[in-house]
Amino acid sequence: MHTPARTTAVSANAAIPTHCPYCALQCGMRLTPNASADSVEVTGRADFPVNRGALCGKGQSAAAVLSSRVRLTGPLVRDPATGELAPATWEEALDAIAEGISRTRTAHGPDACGVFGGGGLTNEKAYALGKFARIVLGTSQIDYNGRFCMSSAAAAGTKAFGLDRGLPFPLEDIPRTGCVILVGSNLAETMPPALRYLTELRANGGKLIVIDPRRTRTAQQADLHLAPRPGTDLALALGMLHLVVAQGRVDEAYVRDRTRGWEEARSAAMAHWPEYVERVTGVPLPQLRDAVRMFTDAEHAMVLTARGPEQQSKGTDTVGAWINLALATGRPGTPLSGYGCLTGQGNGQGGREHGQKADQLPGCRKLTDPAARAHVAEVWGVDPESLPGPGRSAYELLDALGGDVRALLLMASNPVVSAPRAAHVEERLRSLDFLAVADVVLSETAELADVVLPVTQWAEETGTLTNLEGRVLLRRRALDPPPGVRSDLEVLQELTARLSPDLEKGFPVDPEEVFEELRRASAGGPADYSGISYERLAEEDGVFWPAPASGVPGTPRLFLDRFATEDGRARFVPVAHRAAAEEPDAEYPVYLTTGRVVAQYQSGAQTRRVEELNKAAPGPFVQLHPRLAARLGVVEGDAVAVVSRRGRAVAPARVCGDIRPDTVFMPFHWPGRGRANSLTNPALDPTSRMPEFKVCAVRLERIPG
Ligand SMILES: Nc1nc2c(c(=O)[nH]1)N[C@H]1C(S)=C(S)[C@@H](COP(=O)(O)OP(=O)(O)OC[C@H]3O[C@@H](n4cnc5c(=O)[nH]c(N)nc54)[C@H](O)[C@@H]3O)O[C@H]1N2
Ligand SMILES: Nc1nc2c(c(=O)[nH]1)N[C@H]1C(S)=C(S)[C@@H](COP(=O)(O)OP(=O)(O)OC[C@H]3O[C@@H](n4cnc5c(=O)[nH]c(N)nc54)[C@H](O)[C@@H]3O)O[C@H]1N2
Ligand code: SF4
Ligand SMILES: [Mo]
Repeated sequence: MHTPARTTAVSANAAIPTHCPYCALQCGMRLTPNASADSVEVTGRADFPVNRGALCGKGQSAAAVLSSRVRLTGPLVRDPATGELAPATWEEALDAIAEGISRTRTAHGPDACGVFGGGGLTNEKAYALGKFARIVLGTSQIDYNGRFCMSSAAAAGTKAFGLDRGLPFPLEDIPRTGCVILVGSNLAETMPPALRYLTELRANGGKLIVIDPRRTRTAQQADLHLAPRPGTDLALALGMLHLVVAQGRVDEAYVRDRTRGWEEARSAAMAHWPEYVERVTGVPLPQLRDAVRMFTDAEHAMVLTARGPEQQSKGTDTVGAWINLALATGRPGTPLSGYGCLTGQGNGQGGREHGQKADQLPGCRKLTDPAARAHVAEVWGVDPESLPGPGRSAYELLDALGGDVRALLLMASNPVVSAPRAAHVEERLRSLDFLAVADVVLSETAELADVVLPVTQWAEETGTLTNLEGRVLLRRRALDPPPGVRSDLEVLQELTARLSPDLEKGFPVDPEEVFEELRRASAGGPADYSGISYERLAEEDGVFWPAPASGVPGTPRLFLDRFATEDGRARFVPVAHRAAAEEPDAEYPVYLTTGRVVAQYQSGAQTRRVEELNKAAPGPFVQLHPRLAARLGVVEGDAVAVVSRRGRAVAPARVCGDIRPDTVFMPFHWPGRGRANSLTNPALDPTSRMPEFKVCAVRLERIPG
């Protein structure tokens, strides 16, 4: 069953080209193991086109998490006598998980066992996890943290273009376009090496418009910065479209030849008068007009969205409104132009394509589509009838824990810190009959588990990831893992061997073998990887999907001839503005929005263990405007309590003029007292089921002393 530790294929001092463990840029780096192969030196790869040698501080320091001082080095099982997690053997830990799952399944049926995955997992792991849930557990209850990340843009992109690929063009097109509207992305902090594309754009004479309630490091680079109230991007986009129509700047020929649904979308937009939009968004009308002028004057132009407009209870409609603006002005599917979403996690793109999403089968196929079920069931060697249907979305799954979902296997996420209304989610996790967590460190979520499995990390295993451009990359192994850890793929094989021995062969531990099966499973689907092989990835700087055949190039630029809809035309969606699920009122008078700082990653499980990153970003804070601070009697560094209907968080004040006076901002990287997600509202978008991380109502209290 268990494959013995492989001997290293790596000789000391050979520099291995590979990729960063963190964000969706997937910067190219070189790892040079030292003579004893127990540590590794990281350098940026100048020959990789995406980052051309640049790395941010997280990538630069990524090897620190490989150290046994901070990571898990052996399995842990909760001791019933003491209630504490205690070291155990792999056999004991795996047996305990199989037992926990079997017990639950026997008592409550297969849907009582849930699975929660992550967008940091390689394509191979995401694929194997989805397959494990559907055919070994037979459960519909699987979803993943990407639901919190890109699901609104994915839903809107699919509606409009018939396909969900974050960027339909490579980043290298950005400097050559004429105008970029960047909506709710703080790329200078979230993908620092990508800032280069925006500075080159401006050096070439192109215009940059940034839309963010804060004057971020990214907004500081802009020709025009619009600072709307949180949650009002939908009105802003509709107001811009209204002006485009009123000023006769619609690309009529494009609308006629390449789209459908314009009339309805146009009437919906015309109901949003500029004066109304000014009132709702707080963006002065002259600025709105300037933005329209810059965008329509440019021969080529792009709209790029990130989490700002997407993590809203109307994220899908909001992205739809931005796509409408791009379509009305003839941008998508034309050279150096279009709409794109900046995906976030390392494998945020690939992780959403291969079946860990509740409604999805590999290749970005629909779980409800009989042809898709038949195709994938054949690859898996099972009866299509045996595949479960779609399950709950991430927050709904977490909310159901301890109710009809009673056991959970969680891989590559830390919801105790990162889920909305986190205190409730933590309580739900505690109420489970059984929780197993596979992680590289003892995260706040792993601390609650009955069994914790320590797994191998990026530099110790090979796998493929798909970056934000849709570029499939090979991340190579450079180091031997420490003896006590095993890979996620080994975990799934071992659990299958215990739960359904006849299926064990379907869960190989060699990533290339998994990828070969993924190729077949994705063949003919929207995200077709069948023409991609490890051999090919070893030679090329990645291959853009769809890549349906070997020997021919992938597809860096989509939609140039036709959109991926049945008739080849893009679809306008008629949308109207609506308020956030929770708006400020007398009791909770201030907007809270949340996001990231450059030196920490996500729930911080990895980066809070790196000394130099902690020095740069030691803890949570509340960013607030001097006028708001003065009203509360708060000065820089004062402890401030932020209170919402869900809970309370305390952090030092950071007083600065770079934020709207009606809004405070907290980064979400920390657990405990300063946890931003103690406050956030789990109101869900009706289509994407994305929680409203970017808007809720709070009140602030200065804590004396
Ligand atoms: N340093 C660092 N980098 C990361 C990550 C990390 O945790 N740390 N995570 C990675 C991942 S998974 C992701 S998803 C990306 C996220 O990358 P981004 O989307 O760039 O990150 P955020 O900070 O969440 O949000 C971006 C901006 O949205 C603004 N915003 C808030 N509310 C609104 C609103 O209502 N409308 C608009 N227009 N803007 C609003 C915030 O002020 C913030 O500056 O970053 C990736 N890179
Ligand atoms: N308030 C607020 N909350 C947010 C957001 C926000 O903007 N505001 N953003 C949301 C977004 S966009 C995202 S993507 C989520 C992310 O939030 P999380 O899902 O919590 O993401 P991470 O902190 O990256 O958690 C990944 C975990 O998996 C572990 N890990 C890393 N690699 C592997 C691997 O290969 N295998 C296994 N088994 N484990 C691994 C890491 O150590 C870590 O513990 O947070 C969301 N939460
Ligand atoms: S920008 Fe993203 S991929 Fe590049 S080094 Fe930083 S974290 Fe890694
Ligand atoms: Mo994300």
